[in-house]
Amino acid sequence: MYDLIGDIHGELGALEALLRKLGYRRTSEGWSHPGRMAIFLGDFIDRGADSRGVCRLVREMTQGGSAKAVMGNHEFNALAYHTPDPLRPGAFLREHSPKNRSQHEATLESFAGNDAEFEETRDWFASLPLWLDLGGLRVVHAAWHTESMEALHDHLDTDRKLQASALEQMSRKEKTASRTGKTAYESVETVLKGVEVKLPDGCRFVDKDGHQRHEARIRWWLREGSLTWRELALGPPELIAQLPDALVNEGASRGYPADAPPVFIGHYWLTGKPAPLAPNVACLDYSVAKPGGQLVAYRWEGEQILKVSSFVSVSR
Ligand SMILES: [Mn+2]
Repeated sequence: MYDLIGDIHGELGALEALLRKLGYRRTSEGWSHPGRMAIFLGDFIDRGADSRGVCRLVREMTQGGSAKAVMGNHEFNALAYHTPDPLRPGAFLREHSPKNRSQHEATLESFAGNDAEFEETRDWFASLPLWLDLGGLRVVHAAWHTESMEALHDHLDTDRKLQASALEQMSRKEKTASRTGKTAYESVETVLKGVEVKLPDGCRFVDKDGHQRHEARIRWWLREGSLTWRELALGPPELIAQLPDALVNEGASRGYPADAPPVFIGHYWLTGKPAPLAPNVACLDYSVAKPGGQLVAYRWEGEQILKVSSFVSVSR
């Protein structure tokens, strides 16, 4: 059976402590457990002090067969940040802007002087599937969103890792001649960063960077019905307060079916005591890289209804 492990963000000490607590031991071939396998939910790098150490540990476990892993938005961004843009000489698929650079700074510092290892590590990022469907269990970094997954189909290998040309197509935000290119961008954004839906006509809010926004990120696992925008939207209270206190229009969110296999996600910077978001949906990202944050795992024994008592956590 599987132990699912949330976003690590360079916090190697917390990762080792969590693995020990789950009964894993370090051997000459890396960390392993006599009877269990780990599944990592992505976001191994950035923010914490030892992205390189975390990547080594997780990569060793996946390559040694004691773990599986999916790609997080930070691994996707790192690939694009380091891939030259064939259409713009000297530029990269992800802009080297001050904002993007500062988001990635901790990783650049962690791998400084180890360029060959960083390159191998990025090759490993590129080999990670965007999601796992293991029959009784599903794993994705931010959103299990069927339409986006279908749209990505042509850009992924059979094992759901990116095809060679996919990164470039997925990185082009601007409307291109190629309709599939745009769909690939939006779809990968949804799966790795979450579902955004259009607010009712005339409704907008101002985000933390001062930009006017007409779309809100939502709790995609909930289904609209008797929910208001303030209940369905995700974000800090000051943003939520700007949204209409009105019922959500139909079609905004299909929710996650109650009879579907349990799905595990990371990504959402939760705080407080770990608990499922729905009977068959659990987020394991509890902000380990922030003061007071925790690294969180879920010990799964095959159950359809997830249990509060199966969460395991360590403080940073
Ligand atoms: Mn993330």
